[in-house]
Amino acid sequence: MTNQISKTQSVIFIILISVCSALSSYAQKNPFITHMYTADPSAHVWKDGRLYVYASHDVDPPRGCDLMDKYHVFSTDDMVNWKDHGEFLSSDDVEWGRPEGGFMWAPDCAYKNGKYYFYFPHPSDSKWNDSWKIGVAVSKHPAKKFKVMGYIKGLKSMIDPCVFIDDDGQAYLYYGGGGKCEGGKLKDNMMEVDGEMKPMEGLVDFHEASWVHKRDGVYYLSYSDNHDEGNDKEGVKGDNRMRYATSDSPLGPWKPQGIYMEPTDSYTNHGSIVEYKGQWYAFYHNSSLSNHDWLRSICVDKLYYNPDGTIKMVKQTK
Ligand code: FUB
Repeated sequence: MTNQISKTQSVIFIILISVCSALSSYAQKNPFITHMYTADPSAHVWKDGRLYVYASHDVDPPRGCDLMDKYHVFSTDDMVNWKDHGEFLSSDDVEWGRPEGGFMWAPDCAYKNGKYYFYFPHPSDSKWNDSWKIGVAVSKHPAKKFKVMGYIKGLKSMIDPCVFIDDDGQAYLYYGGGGKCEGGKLKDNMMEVDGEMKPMEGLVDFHEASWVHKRDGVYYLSYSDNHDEGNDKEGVKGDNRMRYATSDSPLGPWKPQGIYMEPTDSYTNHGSIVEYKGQWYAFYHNSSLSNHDWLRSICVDKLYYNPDGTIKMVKQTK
Protein backbone atom coordinates (compact mmCIF):
# COMPACT_ATOMS: atom_id res chain seq x y z
CA MET A 1 0.00 0.00 0.00
CA THR A 2 2.78 2.45 0.98
CA ASN A 3 4.62 1.51 -2.21
CA GLN A 4 1.46 2.02 -4.26
CA ILE A 5 0.89 5.54 -2.81
CA SER A 6 4.45 6.60 -3.36
CA LYS A 7 4.30 5.34 -6.98
CA THR A 8 1.08 7.29 -7.61
CA GLN A 9 2.54 10.36 -5.91
CA SER A 10 5.66 10.18 -8.10
CA VAL A 11 3.57 9.96 -11.26
CA ILE A 12 1.47 12.98 -10.17
CA PHE A 13 4.65 14.88 -9.29
CA ILE A 14 6.20 14.18 -12.72
CA ILE A 15 3.00 15.25 -14.50
CA LEU A 16 2.87 18.47 -12.44
CA ILE A 17 6.50 19.29 -13.23
CA SER A 18 5.90 18.73 -16.96
CA VAL A 19 2.76 20.88 -16.97
CA CYS A 20 4.54 23.69 -15.06
CA SER A 21 7.53 23.68 -17.37
CA ALA A 22 5.28 23.63 -20.47
CA LEU A 23 3.31 26.56 -19.06
CA SER A 24 6.41 28.57 -18.20
CA SER A 25 7.88 28.13 -21.69
CA TYR A 26 4.51 29.33 -22.99
CA ALA A 27 4.42 32.44 -20.81
CA GLN A 28 4.71 36.01 -22.01
CA LYS A 29 8.21 37.33 -21.24
CA ASN A 30 9.60 40.86 -21.18
CA PRO A 31 11.30 42.22 -23.18
CA PHE A 32 9.58 40.17 -25.87
CA ILE A 33 12.08 41.05 -28.61
CA THR A 34 15.64 40.19 -27.61
CA HIS A 35 17.62 39.69 -30.84
CA MET A 36 17.88 43.44 -31.51
CA TYR A 37 17.21 46.70 -29.66
CA THR A 38 13.77 48.13 -30.24
CA ALA A 39 11.80 51.10 -28.91
CA ASP A 40 8.54 53.04 -29.29
CA PRO A 41 6.10 50.15 -29.91
CA SER A 42 2.89 51.01 -31.78
CA ALA A 43 0.56 48.02 -31.72
CA HIS A 44 -2.38 47.31 -34.04
CA VAL A 45 -4.61 44.35 -34.79
CA TRP A 46 -5.09 44.01 -38.53
CA LYS A 47 -7.69 42.16 -40.55
CA ASP A 48 -5.66 38.91 -40.74
CA GLY A 49 -6.30 38.57 -36.98
CA ARG A 50 -2.66 39.07 -36.00
CA LEU A 51 -1.33 41.78 -33.72
CA TYR A 52 1.46 43.84 -35.32
CA VAL A 53 3.96 46.02 -33.46
CA TYR A 54 5.75 48.76 -35.41
CA ALA A 55 8.89 49.78 -33.54
CA SER A 56 11.92 51.96 -33.95
CA HIS A 57 15.40 50.47 -33.74
CA ASP A 58 18.19 51.46 -31.36
CA VAL A 59 21.68 51.02 -32.77
CA ASP A 60 24.58 49.58 -30.78
CA PRO A 61 26.84 51.41 -29.97
CA PRO A 62 24.34 54.27 -29.61
CA ARG A 63 24.87 57.99 -30.00
CA GLY A 64 21.76 59.20 -28.20
CA CYS A 65 18.92 58.59 -30.66
CA ASP A 66 20.91 59.98 -33.64
CA LEU A 67 21.76 56.71 -35.37
CA MET A 68 18.32 55.09 -35.34
CA ASP A 69 17.90 54.43 -39.04
CA LYS A 70 15.39 51.70 -39.78
CA TYR A 71 12.12 50.06 -38.86
CA HIS A 72 11.10 46.48 -38.21
CA VAL A 73 7.61 45.16 -37.56
CA PHE A 74 6.84 42.16 -35.36
CA SER A 75 3.63 40.15 -35.24
CA THR A 76 1.99 37.48 -33.12
CA ASP A 77 -1.25 35.55 -32.81
CA ASP A 78 -0.76 34.39 -29.22
CA MET A 79 1.25 37.17 -27.47
CA VAL A 80 4.04 34.66 -26.85
CA ASN A 81 5.57 33.73 -30.21
CA TRP A 82 6.69 36.76 -32.21
CA LYS A 83 7.67 36.89 -35.87
CA ASP A 84 10.19 39.52 -36.98
CA HIS A 85 9.10 40.52 -40.49
CA GLY A 86 12.47 42.21 -41.00
CA GLU A 87 13.49 45.69 -42.00
CA PHE A 88 10.87 47.34 -44.19
CA LEU A 89 12.04 50.95 -44.31
CA SER A 90 15.29 52.81 -43.68
CA SER A 91 16.49 56.40 -43.82
CA ASP A 92 18.08 55.55 -47.22
CA ASP A 93 14.55 55.21 -48.64
CA VAL A 94 13.61 58.78 -47.73
CA GLU A 95 14.50 61.07 -50.65
CA TRP A 96 13.61 64.26 -48.81
CA GLY A 97 15.39 63.12 -45.62
CA ARG A 98 18.47 64.69 -44.04
CA PRO A 99 21.64 63.73 -45.98
CA GLU A 100 23.27 62.11 -42.93
CA GLY A 101 20.38 59.67 -42.36
CA GLY A 102 19.55 58.35 -38.89
CA PHE A 103 16.77 59.86 -36.75
CA MET A 104 14.02 57.43 -37.72
CA TRP A 105 12.03 57.93 -34.52
CA ALA A 106 8.77 56.65 -33.05
CA PRO A 107 6.38 55.57 -35.85
CA ASP A 108 2.76 54.50 -36.21
CA CYS A 109 0.69 52.70 -38.84
CA ALA A 110 -2.96 52.91 -39.93
CA TYR A 111 -5.13 50.89 -42.30
CA LYS A 112 -7.64 52.52 -44.63
CA ASN A 113 -9.35 51.49 -47.89
CA GLY A 114 -7.12 48.45 -48.50
CA LYS A 115 -3.81 50.20 -47.76
CA TYR A 116 -1.44 50.45 -44.81
CA TYR A 117 -0.12 53.94 -44.09
CA PHE A 118 3.10 54.07 -42.11
CA TYR A 119 3.84 57.40 -40.39
CA PHE A 120 7.37 58.15 -39.27
CA PRO A 121 9.10 61.25 -37.89
CA HIS A 122 12.29 62.12 -39.75
CA PRO A 123 14.19 65.42 -40.22
CA SER A 124 14.62 66.85 -43.72
CA ASP A 125 17.78 68.81 -42.94
CA SER A 126 21.13 68.51 -41.18
CA LYS A 127 19.67 70.85 -38.54
CA TRP A 128 17.59 67.95 -37.39
CA ASN A 129 15.70 69.53 -34.54
CA ASP A 130 14.29 72.33 -36.73
CA SER A 131 13.26 70.17 -39.65
CA TRP A 132 11.15 67.26 -38.40
CA LYS A 133 8.59 66.01 -40.90
CA ILE A 134 5.97 63.31 -40.52
CA GLY A 135 6.77 61.01 -43.44
CA VAL A 136 4.18 58.66 -44.96
CA ALA A 137 4.99 55.30 -46.58
CA VAL A 138 2.23 53.22 -48.13
CA SER A 139 1.80 49.51 -48.86
CA LYS A 140 -0.90 46.95 -49.59
CA HIS A 141 0.79 44.73 -47.00
CA PRO A 142 1.16 45.32 -43.26
CA ALA A 143 4.85 44.35 -43.07
CA LYS A 144 6.55 44.79 -46.44
CA LYS A 145 6.78 46.78 -49.70
CA PHE A 146 6.27 50.19 -48.07
CA LYS A 147 7.04 53.06 -50.41
CA VAL A 148 7.65 56.57 -49.14
CA MET A 149 5.02 58.84 -50.71
CA GLY A 150 6.12 62.12 -49.10
CA TYR A 151 5.29 63.84 -45.86
CA ILE A 152 2.31 65.58 -44.36
CA LYS A 153 2.47 69.23 -45.39
CA GLY A 154 1.85 72.19 -43.09
CA LEU A 155 2.91 70.59 -39.80
CA LYS A 156 5.27 71.96 -37.16
CA SER A 157 8.72 70.47 -36.60
CA MET A 158 7.48 67.88 -34.07
CA ILE A 159 7.76 64.11 -33.60
CA ASP A 160 5.83 60.98 -32.55
CA PRO A 161 2.86 60.66 -34.91
CA CYS A 162 -0.15 58.60 -33.91
CA VAL A 163 -3.11 57.95 -36.21
CA PHE A 164 -6.43 56.90 -34.71
CA ILE A 165 -9.37 55.84 -36.88
CA ASP A 166 -12.77 56.32 -35.30
CA ASP A 167 -15.75 53.98 -35.71
CA ASP A 168 -17.15 56.18 -38.50
CA GLY A 169 -13.90 55.80 -40.50
CA GLN A 170 -12.63 59.34 -39.83
CA ALA A 171 -8.85 59.34 -39.29
CA TYR A 172 -7.19 61.65 -36.77
CA LEU A 173 -3.50 62.56 -36.56
CA TYR A 174 -1.78 63.44 -33.29
CA TYR A 175 1.85 64.39 -32.84
CA GLY A 176 4.04 66.43 -30.57
CA GLY A 177 6.98 66.72 -28.27
CA GLY A 178 8.69 69.21 -25.99
CA GLY A 179 5.46 69.88 -24.10
CA LYS A 180 3.16 70.41 -27.12
CA CYS A 181 0.61 67.95 -28.46
CA GLU A 182 -1.60 68.72 -31.45
CA GLY A 183 -4.37 66.79 -33.17
CA GLY A 184 -6.54 67.15 -36.25
CA LYS A 185 -8.49 65.32 -38.92
CA LEU A 186 -6.81 63.62 -41.85
CA LYS A 187 -8.38 63.67 -45.30
CA ASP A 188 -9.43 60.39 -46.89
CA ASN A 189 -6.08 60.23 -48.73
CA MET A 190 -4.44 59.86 -45.27
CA MET A 191 -1.65 62.24 -46.35
CA GLU A 192 -3.20 65.65 -45.82
CA VAL A 193 -4.63 67.41 -42.82
CA ASP A 194 -8.31 68.32 -43.18
CA GLY A 195 -8.59 71.82 -41.67
CA GLU A 196 -6.29 72.88 -38.86
CA MET A 197 -4.24 70.94 -36.37
CA LYS A 198 -5.07 72.26 -32.90
CA PRO A 199 -3.46 72.02 -29.45
CA MET A 200 -4.84 69.19 -27.31
CA GLU A 201 -6.27 71.04 -24.31
CA GLY A 202 -6.16 69.70 -20.75
CA LEU A 203 -3.12 67.41 -20.84
CA VAL A 204 -0.99 67.55 -17.69
CA ASP A 205 2.82 67.48 -17.97
CA PHE A 206 2.84 66.28 -21.60
CA HIS A 207 6.27 65.26 -22.88
CA GLU A 208 5.82 63.13 -26.04
CA ALA A 209 4.55 59.74 -27.31
CA SER A 210 0.86 60.51 -27.84
CA TRP A 211 -1.40 57.51 -28.46
CA VAL A 212 -5.19 57.52 -28.79
CA HIS A 213 -7.53 54.58 -28.28
CA LYS A 214 -11.26 54.29 -27.67
CA ARG A 215 -13.15 52.06 -25.26
CA ASP A 216 -16.89 52.06 -24.55
CA GLY A 217 -17.33 55.40 -26.33
CA VAL A 218 -14.57 57.10 -24.31
CA TYR A 219 -11.43 58.45 -26.02
CA TYR A 220 -8.13 57.96 -24.17
CA LEU A 221 -5.01 59.99 -25.01
CA SER A 222 -1.93 58.46 -23.38
CA TYR A 223 1.58 59.92 -23.39
CA SER A 224 4.88 60.10 -21.54
CA ASP A 225 5.41 62.87 -18.99
CA ASN A 226 8.46 64.94 -18.01
CA HIS A 227 9.28 63.16 -14.77
CA ASP A 228 13.02 63.28 -14.12
CA GLU A 229 14.57 61.53 -11.12
CA GLY A 230 17.31 64.20 -10.99
CA ASN A 231 14.75 66.98 -10.34
CA ASP A 232 12.28 65.04 -8.22
CA LYS A 233 11.90 66.64 -4.80
CA GLU A 234 10.03 63.68 -3.30
CA GLY A 235 12.71 61.20 -4.30
CA VAL A 236 10.58 59.29 -6.84
CA LYS A 237 12.95 56.97 -8.69
CA GLY A 238 13.15 56.78 -12.47
CA ASP A 239 12.27 59.11 -15.30
CA ASN A 240 9.34 59.36 -17.74
CA ARG A 241 6.02 57.96 -16.50
CA MET A 242 3.05 57.14 -18.70
CA ARG A 243 -0.04 59.32 -18.15
CA TYR A 244 -3.43 59.54 -19.78
CA ALA A 245 -6.45 61.76 -20.17
CA THR A 246 -10.00 61.04 -21.39
CA SER A 247 -12.59 62.84 -23.48
CA ASP A 248 -15.94 62.30 -25.16
CA SER A 249 -14.44 63.71 -28.37
CA PRO A 250 -11.36 62.54 -30.32
CA LEU A 251 -9.91 66.05 -30.28
CA GLY A 252 -10.62 66.86 -26.63
CA PRO A 253 -10.77 68.87 -24.46
CA TRP A 254 -9.09 66.23 -22.29
CA LYS A 255 -9.66 65.41 -18.65
CA PRO A 256 -6.41 64.42 -16.90
CA GLN A 257 -6.59 60.98 -15.30
CA GLY A 258 -3.09 60.58 -13.90
CA ILE A 259 -0.41 57.94 -14.27
CA TYR A 260 -0.97 54.41 -15.57
CA MET A 261 2.68 53.26 -15.64
CA GLU A 262 5.54 54.14 -13.29
CA PRO A 263 9.01 54.78 -14.77
CA THR A 264 10.87 51.86 -16.28
CA ASP A 265 14.64 51.55 -15.93
CA SER A 266 15.03 53.66 -19.09
CA TYR A 267 15.17 57.43 -19.40
CA THR A 268 12.34 57.55 -21.95
CA ASN A 269 9.12 55.65 -22.25
CA HIS A 270 6.74 55.40 -25.18
CA GLY A 271 3.61 53.30 -25.24
CA SER A 272 0.56 52.09 -27.06
CA ILE A 273 -2.65 50.55 -25.75
CA VAL A 274 -4.62 47.97 -27.72
CA GLU A 275 -7.22 45.22 -27.24
CA TYR A 276 -6.44 41.78 -28.60
CA LYS A 277 -8.63 38.69 -28.29
CA GLY A 278 -10.65 40.29 -25.46
CA GLN A 279 -7.66 41.44 -23.37
CA TRP A 280 -6.25 44.97 -23.23
CA TYR A 281 -2.47 45.42 -23.37
CA ALA A 282 0.00 48.24 -22.65
CA PHE A 283 3.10 48.23 -24.84
CA TYR A 284 6.16 50.20 -23.71
CA HIS A 285 9.95 49.96 -23.68
CA ASN A 286 12.66 49.54 -21.06
CA SER A 287 16.44 49.11 -20.93
CA SER A 288 16.60 45.84 -19.04
CA LEU A 289 18.60 43.99 -21.72
CA SER A 290 21.33 46.62 -21.97
CA ASN A 291 21.20 48.78 -18.82
CA HIS A 292 21.67 51.66 -21.26
CA ASP A 293 19.12 54.44 -21.79
CA TRP A 294 19.51 54.41 -25.57
CA LEU A 295 19.52 50.66 -26.13
CA ARG A 296 15.90 49.93 -25.40
CA SER A 297 13.67 46.88 -25.73
CA ILE A 298 9.94 46.63 -26.30
CA CYS A 299 7.72 45.07 -23.65
CA VAL A 300 4.04 44.35 -23.12
CA ASP A 301 1.85 43.82 -20.08
CA LYS A 302 -1.84 43.35 -19.49
CA LEU A 303 -3.85 46.50 -18.85
CA TYR A 304 -7.07 46.57 -16.83
CA TYR A 305 -9.81 49.17 -16.38
CA ASN A 306 -11.75 50.04 -13.25
CA PRO A 307 -15.55 49.88 -13.50
CA ASP A 308 -15.61 53.68 -13.97
CA GLY A 309 -13.36 53.40 -17.06
CA THR A 310 -10.17 54.64 -15.43
CA ILE A 311 -7.02 52.60 -16.05
CA LYS A 312 -5.45 50.55 -13.27
CA MET A 313 -1.71 50.96 -12.77
CA VAL A 314 0.06 48.58 -15.17
CA LYS A 315 2.35 46.07 -13.48
CA GLN A 316 5.65 45.78 -15.35
CA THR A 317 6.59 42.10 -15.48
CA LYS A 318 9.78 40.31 -16.51
O1 FUB B 1 13.04 56.77 -29.98
C1 FUB B 1 13.31 58.12 -30.26
C2 FUB B 1 12.45 59.01 -29.40
O2 FUB B 1 12.64 58.69 -28.01
C3 FUB B 1 10.97 58.84 -29.62
O3 FUB B 1 10.48 59.49 -30.76
C4 FUB B 1 10.45 59.34 -28.33
O4 FUB B 1 9.10 59.05 -28.11
C5 FUB B 1 11.38 58.69 -27.34
O5 FUB B 1 11.02 57.35 -27.10
